[in-house]
Amino acid sequence: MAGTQEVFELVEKGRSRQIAAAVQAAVDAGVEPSVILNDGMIAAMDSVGKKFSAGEVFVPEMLVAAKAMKKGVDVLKPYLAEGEAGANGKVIIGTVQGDLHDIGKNLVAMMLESSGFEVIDLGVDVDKNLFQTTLQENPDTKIVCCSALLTTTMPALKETVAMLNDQPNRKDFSVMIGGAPITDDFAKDVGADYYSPDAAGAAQTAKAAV
Ligand code: B12
Repeated sequence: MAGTQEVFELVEKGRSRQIAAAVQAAVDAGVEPSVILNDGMIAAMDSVGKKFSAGEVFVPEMLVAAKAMKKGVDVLKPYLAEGEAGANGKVIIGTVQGDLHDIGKNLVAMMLESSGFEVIDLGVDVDKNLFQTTLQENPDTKIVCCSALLTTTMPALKETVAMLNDQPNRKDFSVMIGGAPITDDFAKDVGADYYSPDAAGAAQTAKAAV
C-alpha cells in the first residue's frame, strides 16, 4: 500500500522528521498497524542491513534509520497495544553484553507489555550479572528474555542462559531468546525454553508459557 511504501522509504533514508506524520497518515488511511510495522519499518531495516553488508551504506546510515524507526514505532505503539497492564506477570528483558542493538528488543518489550506483562527492561549491553541480580530482586519473574543481534554476541547469550539455568529457582521462570542470528536449534543447544523469530510470536509464546 502507498502509505507503507512511504514509511519504508523514510525509514530506509533515516528521515526522522517526516516519519511520524507518514506513519500517522498510513494509520489514518486504514493500513493495518502490523503491516506498517512489518512491511514498512522492519523491511526497511532489512534493506539497510543488506546495503551495509554490500558496502553501500555504513554505520551512520544504520544509526539514522534506527532513529527514524524508533520515532515511527512511537506513533504506532498505541495502535498495537491491547490487554490489561501487568496482569500476566513480570518479564525481564535485555540485549546481551557487547550488543547495542535494541529495536527488536524494544518491539518484543512493547508487544509483551501490550499482552499484559509487566516488563523490566534492562536496556542494551547487559552483563549477565545484571540479569542475575534483577532476577534475585524480582523472584516473581515469569520469563527472562534475552536478545542478541550479532554472531559475535551469541557466546554472551549462551553464557547468560547458562547462568540463568544455574539459578536455584530455575523452575519458577522460563527463558526465551531471540534476535536475527538466533535459531530454534541454537535455543535448544544452549538450554533456553523458548525462541521466537519475531515480536508478535514472542508475545504469543509468552502468553502460552504462563
Ligand atoms: C540498526 C542497526 C544497527 C544500529 C543499532 C541501533 C539500535 N538502537 O538498535 C547500529 C548503528 C548501532 C549498529 C551497529 C552495529 N552493527 Co548493526 N545493524 C542494524 C540493522 C540495520 C537493523 C537491526 C534492526 O533494528 N532490525 C529491525 C528489528 C525489528 O529486527 P530485529 O532486531 O532482528 O528484531 C526482531 C527479531 O530478531 C526478534 N527479536 C529480537 N530480539 C528478540 C528477543 C527475544 C527474546 C525474542 C523472542 C525475539 C527477538 O523480534 C524482533 C521484532 O520482530 C541490522 C540489519 C538487520 N537486518 O538486522 C544490522 C546488523 C545486525 N548489524 C551488524 C553489524 C556488523 C554491526 C556492527 C558490528 C557494525 C560496525 N562495524 O560497527 C555494529 C555493532 C555494535 C554493537 N556492539 O552492537 C550486522 C551483524 C552481522 C552479524 N551476523 O553479526 C547486521 C546484520 C548488518 C549486516 N547485514 O551486516 N547496527
